[in-house]
Formats: sequence, structure tokens, C-alpha cells
Amino acid sequence: MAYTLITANRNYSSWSLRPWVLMTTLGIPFEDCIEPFVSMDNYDAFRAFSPTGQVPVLIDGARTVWDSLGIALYLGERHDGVWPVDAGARAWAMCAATEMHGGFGALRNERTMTVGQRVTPHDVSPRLARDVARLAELWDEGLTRFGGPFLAGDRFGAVDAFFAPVVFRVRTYGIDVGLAGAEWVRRMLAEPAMRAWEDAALAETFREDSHEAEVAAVGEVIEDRRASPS
Ligand SMILES: N[C@@H](CCC(=O)N[C@@H](CS)C(=O)NCC(=O)O)C(=O)O
Repeated sequence: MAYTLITANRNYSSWSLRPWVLMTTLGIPFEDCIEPFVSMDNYDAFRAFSPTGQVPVLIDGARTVWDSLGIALYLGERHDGVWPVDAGARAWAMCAATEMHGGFGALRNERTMTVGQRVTPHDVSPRLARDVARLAELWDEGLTRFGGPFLAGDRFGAVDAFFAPVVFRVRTYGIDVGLAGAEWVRRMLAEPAMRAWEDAALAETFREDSHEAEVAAVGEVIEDRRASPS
């Protein structure tokens, strides 16, 4: 099998991280193709290979599979370990992953992913507080019901991958996700695939103005561990 996974910058591209960390951790081989953001609007450039003008995109021979959720569903039909075997855990994992995919808008918009930075936010909006409370509740439920150490049981799967970008956000902005959530975040940060993604993010010298401005608007940037900008 010869998959190609097209993703964007490691520091910023939260949607790219999901299938990348999933395939890497499960040992599903793929050619790793990085299409960096070139401007604020990459639509025209990305349309050359992506029907939505967005990444991630998985190429499987003549087939193009797009959207991080579409990719997870596609891989789930072809590989063990994407979703739990136990029907109850599988149902929960699918619901939690789709809740992340379609929800948590304030968390996504008000705490953009920037792997290499540490930020002290100016404030927390009521919508964001609601998202964070729900996040802590959901993670606690999964970890308690299925016994951990991963969200839906003893194996890393798609549901962990879907929340992987939130792991970096929790660290960047110091988000309080409760005791069980914090333990899962620590475990995720130690996963080899997460560390490899982080190393690549820290090595990036590219900066994209709109992402940088979004981060600066959230609060005071107290640390930037990335290589000096090019
Ligand atoms: N729902 C899509 C969202 C994909 C998405 O928003 N991708 C961003 C990168 S993280 C993108 O390609 N943006 C294009 C741009 O910034 O111009 C998915 O899950 O794959």
C-alpha cells in the first residue's frame, strides 16, 4: 500500500496533526508530503491537490481522501486500531471525535494551535470556559469508563488523535483540564509521534503573519521556542 499524506506547517496546522499522529502511531506507512502555508489564503495553491483547498489530504493510489474526519473513517475501514474493538468504547470514541470535529469552536478560534509558543492569555470568554469545562468532562468520562491510559481504553486511537491538537493548546495557554485530563495530556506529549511533530515545529523558521497575529491577540507571549525566523 502506498499512501501519501499531505499536511502543512507543524507549528500551526492542527487539522494536519490528526491523521499524521494517527498513522505514525499506528505504524501505517505513508509518504510524508508537507505543503507549507504560503500566505493568509492558500486556497488556490492547495486546490492543485485538494478539492477543498485545505489540508490534510490522503492520496491512496488514484483516490483522493480529504478532511481529517474523512481520512480517519477511511483508515478505520482498512486498518485495525483506528477505533476500539469493544462496541461501547467504539461508539464513545466516534462520538467524542465527531464532537471535536464539529464543536469546540471557541477553543479552536480563541486558542489557536502554536506548538512552540507559551502564552499567558488576557482573559477567558464565557464560550471558551464552557468548551473547556466540556472538554474536561468528556476526557474524564472516557478515561474513567474505559480505564485509560488513552481516552477510549488501553490503546491509542483516532479519538486520541482528534484531540492531539488540543494537547498542544493546553500546554501553550496553560489550560486547566482537570486531574485526569492533565495526566492524559502528559502521556500524549510523551508519545514518540507527538514528540517528532513538536521537534519539527520547533525547527521551523517560517512565520505566517495572520497566525502570529492571532496568537499575539490572545495574550502575552512569554516564550517562543522555535528556531529564529527566516
Ligand atoms: N475540516 C477540515 C479542516 C481543514 C483545515 O481547516 N485545514 C487548514 C489547515 S490546518 C487549511 O488547509 N487552511 C488553508 C489556509 O489556511 O489557507 C479537516 O478536518 O480536514
